[in-house]
Amino acid sequence: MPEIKTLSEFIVERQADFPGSTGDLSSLLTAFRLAAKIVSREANKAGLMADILGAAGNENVQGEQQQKLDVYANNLFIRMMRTQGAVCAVASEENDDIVHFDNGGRYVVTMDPLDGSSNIDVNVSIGTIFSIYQRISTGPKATLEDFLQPGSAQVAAGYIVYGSSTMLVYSTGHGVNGFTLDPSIGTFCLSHPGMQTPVDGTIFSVNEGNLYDFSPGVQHYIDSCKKQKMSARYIGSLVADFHRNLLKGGIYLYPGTQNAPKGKLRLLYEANPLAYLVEQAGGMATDGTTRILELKPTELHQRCPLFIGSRSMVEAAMKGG
Ligand code: AHM
Ligand code: MG
Repeated sequence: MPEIKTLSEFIVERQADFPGSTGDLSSLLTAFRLAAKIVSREANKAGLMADILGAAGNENVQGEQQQKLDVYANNLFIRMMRTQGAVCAVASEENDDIVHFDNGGRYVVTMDPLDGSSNIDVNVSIGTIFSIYQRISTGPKATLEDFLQPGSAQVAAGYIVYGSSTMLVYSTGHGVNGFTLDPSIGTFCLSHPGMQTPVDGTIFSVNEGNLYDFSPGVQHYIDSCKKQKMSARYIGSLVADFHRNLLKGGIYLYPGTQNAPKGKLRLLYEANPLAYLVEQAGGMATDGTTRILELKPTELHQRCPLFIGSRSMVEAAMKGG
């Protein structure tokens, strides 16, 4: 029988990668692990909640007020982090402003608690994305400066994909490892050790409905993908599209357009964490000209164009095909 390694065993084992560490980061990852299991359970019954127990905003049969799943996930992750103590403040897609915990924690976290949320109601994969930074300000409370660090300063990043199975994939800067939730025992088990993305691939993922709004260079690149008979795959859940391409080799593009030069995706909790992971896996991420991890954020909810995936495909996209 093959050896089974659980996520908690792995986290403990890898703490040795950080000599002198306090274990705060490890216990933070443990908090994410628990939140992921709970969101996974809730995501699995999302259809039931909407169709049988009543739509979000209504009361369920127990007389409890229902929450939309993205609000639920946001509250849950925040609650877990608040209780755990290593994080002093969080920036989330769901909150306009920084959420402070006033606990002296050494880290700040950015997250998209439920990405691809338009896919919840239709039983399509969704995900959580997170990014962890060391706090750099010294006052009583975390400040915007703590969150506007370049992505290269991340100490860890990861995502959870709630798909045909639930997976947690993360990196602390020592490679990327993936864990699959075994629902029969409620445990994440190491299923994808040392993930590396192929240098080249045959999948391109883009919302082609926007094609004529893209720059001539991007249009030319997409055309060249078709001429090479690559496969078009686009779920509309960034985490799921990214995860597939990471494993199989491919590129995900969300370019800017004339009307939205910075595209749609958010730098702090979508582009940066995935850029960190893809680089750890040997891939590449740019905004078209600059490495994502070198962009200096200026706002919490800043958008940026994103070209991410297999190195040679991202390089070709930057050259316009
Ligand atoms: P969200 O954070 O509001 O869910 O939006 C992000 C999502 C990504 O998951 C996905 O790749 C993209 O938006 C899809 O956008 P579009 O429908 O414009 O193709
Ligand atoms: Mg999102």
